[in-house]
Amino acid sequence: MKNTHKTKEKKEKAILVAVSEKQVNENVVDEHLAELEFLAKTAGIKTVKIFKQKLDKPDIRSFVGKGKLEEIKAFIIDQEIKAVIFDDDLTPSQLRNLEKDLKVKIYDRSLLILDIFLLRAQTAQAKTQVELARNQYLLPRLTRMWTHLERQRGGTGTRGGAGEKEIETDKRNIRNQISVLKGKLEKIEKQNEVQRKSRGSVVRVALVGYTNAGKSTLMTLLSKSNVKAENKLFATVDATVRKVVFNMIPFLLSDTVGFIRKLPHHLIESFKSTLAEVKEADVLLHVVDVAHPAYEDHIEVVRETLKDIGASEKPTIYIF
Ligand SMILES: Nc1nc2c(ncn2[C@@H]2O[C@H](COP(=O)(O)OP(=O)(O)O)[C@@H](O)[C@H]2O)c(=O)[nH]1
Ligand SMILES: [Mg+2]
Repeated sequence: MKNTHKTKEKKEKAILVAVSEKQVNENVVDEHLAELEFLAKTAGIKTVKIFKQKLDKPDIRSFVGKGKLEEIKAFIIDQEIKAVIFDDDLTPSQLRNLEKDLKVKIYDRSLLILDIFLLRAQTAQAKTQVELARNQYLLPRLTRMWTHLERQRGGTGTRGGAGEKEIETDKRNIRNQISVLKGKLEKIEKQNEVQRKSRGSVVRVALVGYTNAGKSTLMTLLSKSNVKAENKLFATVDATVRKVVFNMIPFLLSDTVGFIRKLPHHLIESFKSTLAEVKEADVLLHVVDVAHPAYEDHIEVVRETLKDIGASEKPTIYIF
C-alpha cells in the first residue's frame, strides 16, 4: 500500500483504551477520554470506539486484563482498526506484548503527544527539541515491529520484520542522533540567550495556560499582530515574542506551548529552552478557559508544570 500523501479523508481508524481504579469517578474518566479523543483528532486519527476497564492497577503484561484484551482483539479484526491508543503510558514490555497480541500500531499518551508536536513544530529549535524527545522515547522501546513501522513511515524501504542485528543498528543510530540533536540544541540555545540578553531591561510578560485555553487569541489581541489561534490542542509549539505598548507602558509579551496533563517528561525536558521565555519572565499571565468543565484541574496541571520548570514563584495574573 502506497501512502505518500496523508489525505484528510484517509483518517487512521483507532480505538481508545482507559484503565481506571474502581473509586475514580466516571465523569473524570470520560473527561480524560474526551481529551484523548481530541488529541487523537489533532493527530489525524479517527476514534471509532472506546474501551474502559476498572482495575486496581493496570495488568503488568498487557495493561488491560486478558478478557478485555480478547474483546479488543476481536473488534480490531472485525472493524479493520489500524491503531490502539492508551490513555496512560505503557512500559516498554507492555508495548511489546500489545504489539505482538494485537498486531496494530500501539500508541500511548506520550507517543501521541510527541506525534502532534512533530506535526506542529515550525522553528529549527522546536523541531530539534521534538526530535530529541521522540528519540529518547523510542530508544528503550525499539522492537521488530516498531523499526519496521518506522521505516515504512520514513519511506526508506518496506522489507519484512527486522532482525535482532538490525534492531541493534537502529539503536546505535538513535543514540548517535540523540547526541547530534543535543549538540544542535546547545548551539541554538546559545544564540537565543544572546538574543534574550540584548533585549535589555524591558519588562517581560509570558502567557501560560492549558492547551487550547485562549493564549494565542489573547496574544493577537494585545499585540495587534497575527498569532495563529486554533481550536486544536498544541496549535502553538514554538515561542513567539512581541513588543506591546499598553497604557503607554511598553513590555515584551511571549506566547508559547501550552500544558496538558501527563505531558511526557522527555518533552518538558527538551522544551526547557523554549520555555525559557516563561522562566525568565517578570510576570506570568495564566489564561484559564472557565467554560471548560475541568478548568480547575487545568489550573492545577499548569501550576505543577510551572513548578517543574522552576517558574512557580513568579507574580501571576489569572485571566479567566
Ligand atoms: N468562546 C471563546 N472562544 C475563545 C476565546 N478565546 C479563544 N477562543 C477560541 O479557543 C480556541 C483556542 O484558542 P487559542 O488562542 O489557539 O488557545 P491556546 O492553545 O491557548 O493558544 C480557538 O478556537 C479560539 O478561537 C474566548 O474568549 N471565548
Ligand atoms: Mg496557542
